Amino acid sequence: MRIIISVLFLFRVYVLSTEDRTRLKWIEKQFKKISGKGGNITFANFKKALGAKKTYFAERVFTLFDTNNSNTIDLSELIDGAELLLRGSPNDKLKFLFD
Ligand SMILES: [Ca+2]
Repeated sequence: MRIIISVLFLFRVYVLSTEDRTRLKWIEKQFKKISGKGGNITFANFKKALGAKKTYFAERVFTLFDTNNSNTIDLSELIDGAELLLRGSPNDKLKFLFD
C-alpha cells in the first residue's frame, strides 16, 4: 500500500495537470473518509457511502471496483473505478456497469 501511495504521489507531482491532481486528491480524501481506520473499503462502508437503498446496485459497483476480488476496495482500485466513471466515454461507463 505504501509503495502504491508513493508511486501515486510521484505521478501526481510530475505528470498530472492541476485538474487531475485536484480530482486525485478528492478521491484520496473520499477513500480515507469511507475506509475509516480499516485501511481498505469494505462492502458495508461502500454501501453506506453510496447511500444506496438497493443492495444490488451497491454490490454491482463494489464488485466492479474490487478488481482483485479481495472483498475490499483499496486506493488504487477506487482511483481506477472513479476515473472510469468520471472520465470514461458514455460507452465505457455503460460497459463498466452492465457488462
Ligand atoms: Ca480489492
